[in-house]
Amino acid sequence: MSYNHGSIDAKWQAAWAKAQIFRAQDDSPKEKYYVLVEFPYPSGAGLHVGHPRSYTALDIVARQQRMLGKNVLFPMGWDAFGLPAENYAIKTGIHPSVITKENIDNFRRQLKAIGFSFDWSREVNTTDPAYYKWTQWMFLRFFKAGLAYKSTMAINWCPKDKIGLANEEVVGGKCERCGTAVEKRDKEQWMIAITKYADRLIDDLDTVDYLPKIKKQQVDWIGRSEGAEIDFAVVDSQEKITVFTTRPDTIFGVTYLVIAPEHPLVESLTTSEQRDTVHSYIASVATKTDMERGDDTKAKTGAFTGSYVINPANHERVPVWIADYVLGHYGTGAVMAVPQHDERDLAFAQTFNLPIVDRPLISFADALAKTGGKKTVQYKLRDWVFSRQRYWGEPIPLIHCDHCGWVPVPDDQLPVLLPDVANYQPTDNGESPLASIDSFVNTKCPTCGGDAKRETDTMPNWAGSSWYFLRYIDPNNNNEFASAEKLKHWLPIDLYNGGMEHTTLHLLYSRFWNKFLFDQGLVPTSEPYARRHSHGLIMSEDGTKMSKSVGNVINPDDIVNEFGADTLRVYEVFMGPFEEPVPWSTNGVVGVRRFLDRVTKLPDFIAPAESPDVTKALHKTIKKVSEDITNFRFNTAVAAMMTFVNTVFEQGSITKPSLLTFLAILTPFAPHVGNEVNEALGGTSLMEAGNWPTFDPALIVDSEVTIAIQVNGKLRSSLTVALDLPESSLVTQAQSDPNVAKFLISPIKKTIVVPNKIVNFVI
Ligand code: ANZ
Ligand code: ZN
Repeated sequence: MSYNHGSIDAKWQAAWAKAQIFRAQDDSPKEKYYVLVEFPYPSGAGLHVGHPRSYTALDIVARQQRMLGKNVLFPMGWDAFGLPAENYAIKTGIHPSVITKENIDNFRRQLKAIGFSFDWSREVNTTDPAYYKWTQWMFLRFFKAGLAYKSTMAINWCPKDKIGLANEEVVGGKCERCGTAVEKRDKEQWMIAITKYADRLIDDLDTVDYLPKIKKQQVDWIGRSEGAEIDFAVVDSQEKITVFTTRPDTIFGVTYLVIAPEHPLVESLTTSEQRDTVHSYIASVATKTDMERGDDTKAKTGAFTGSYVINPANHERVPVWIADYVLGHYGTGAVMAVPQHDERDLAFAQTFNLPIVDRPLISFADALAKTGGKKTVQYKLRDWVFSRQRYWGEPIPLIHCDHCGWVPVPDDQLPVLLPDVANYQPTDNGESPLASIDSFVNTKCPTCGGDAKRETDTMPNWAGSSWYFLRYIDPNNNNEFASAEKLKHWLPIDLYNGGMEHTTLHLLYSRFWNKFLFDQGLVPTSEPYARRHSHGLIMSEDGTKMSKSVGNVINPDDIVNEFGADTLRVYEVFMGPFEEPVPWSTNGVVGVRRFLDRVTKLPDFIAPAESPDVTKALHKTIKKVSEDITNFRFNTAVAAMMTFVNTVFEQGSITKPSLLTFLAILTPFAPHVGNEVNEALGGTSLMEAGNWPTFDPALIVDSEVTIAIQVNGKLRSSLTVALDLPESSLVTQAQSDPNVAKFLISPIKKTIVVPNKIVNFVI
């Protein structure tokens, strides 16, 4: 049989499409299994080799689960709102929906060419009005529950282009387009109160199976600290400074207080002698980012205010300083400094010659009692800024009426469609381009019928991806985002995989969104994902990041064209441990192709009988591959299959049933080759319709075992002997082992034998 990958790939892809074999059934009596990969942003560059790493791995899982008899939902869709399409529209004037459609068509073609077993009948697209109608509807549930509110927030502002910039458009403090230094500008924004869910987003991690490092990222991002707020009275003043501390037990070691440069008491605490010093200090740190301020490798800076406070625990007088290592919007923006116990305080005290004292700790409660402090909890997590002054996003479905305030667009008028604009550039006062379309802005108040204006901000890119996994369950439903019955059938998602770059924000936002819907009685589970995994990045051959500008990006199309879809698939999961970053290797690709070539030669070895070594190797391989898929060790699963094929080549024969069994475990990895070889052997049905093989435990037991030999419970030697060697000959061999004999200095009182494991002589 010759392996002409071009025609073979196309042939089996057409066969799968015709048989509709990957469709999930909503009413199947089989056990359900919902396996999800993060849907891509359909960029103009097309698929890159990072995408198929995740998709192949979960495709293998999905295909195996189907063969295990499960009703599998493995969907795909497009996270298609976002800046690149909008910036392209600004440049070319082509509507973002046009370019998005082209990109999606290209992505779909690429994915189909790799043979993924997605249920294409459930494709979703976040920019489709039939989809974003429900994103808007859900936003209104947040609004009606009091969780969406307006607040003044600083946005990034380019004074030259006169536009608001997204964080990712600010590079090193400068506008990505023109290089002008970016300013902060206050703007009213819609916010969503995710902080109300902070505790549950941490505590409920106990109920899910995520990689430990992913749980840690969630916990760290939320940043819950339990501590206390303690008041320090200002000397010769009515004022007090409240500090937040996680270590009230260290209060006897306080030698100074520090407030943030933006603390509201800065002016009233600064004495006239210190005014100039303090003002020039504040000016010198005004443009630093929180990251720079928190960088502990940099020298500490600060200024003395001239004021003092009284330590409530021991009534000592301590000076008040201003320093940028204290952040204005965390805790109370004021810190009690304990150089004895805190590294940053120590560095600061050393820089400014402040006292460092050695004082005993007190208990947490004792602290609090001595100081009148109160227990509090602080979070690093902030509420979610939900407004963008952009075109290519979901319009926020609210109307402002002078009489009635903010009024939701009635549900039966959703979706609020994105209107056509002539110019995709935000307006020069920082409003979204929608603000310049009078016919969009001017409307009637749904409550009182008076003149009113629509909100012109759009939603962030994170909105549509916060609930897409729900829409796959019932993608064509026009009355609900998904039927309650179907949601109950499919949720929670059994397995979810995506990049580590999404295990903070996207994971947090979507868990939060789902919890809110759960509280509203709209979804059946509080957590959306039962299990979450992540894959490592694919680097270029020299270990650097693949990037378009360096020109070292590998296009999956090229690999598929030159080596075939199965080579790409197998290589993607064989290249290294799934969670680790790994460099691309062209040699590795060639090696995988050689393995698949050998697989297509296996029919030449068919014989009426095979050597017991082949049978044993087959059963070991079934066991190994089954376990490795469960544990996300796809690379060692591939290695085991390679070893098996080598064994067949060495032994020179394999029976037809054994080869068919091997093809069954190979097919989830290399489905085109699996089906093609099966057909060459006379098979008439698709491999996907078959069952996942089981192994015979009796056939994989090794014929030799290693026995530990002990004297009085201490390990003295070990022996490799035949399995189930009779006890008497085992004991004789053990006794005569020179490393054992020299310890048998007195008569043996007792001999304890644990079959196939241990011989212990008691003397
Ligand atoms: C005294 C102390 C002694 C502290 C000690 C720590 C160790 P996390 O865990 O991150 O919440 N802190 C409080 N507010 C701050 C702010 N706005 N900017 C910078 N640092 C701030 O850290 C809480 C600790 O960080 C607090 O406890 C406070 O220092 C400092 F041996 O108080 B601690
Ligand atoms: Zn009104």
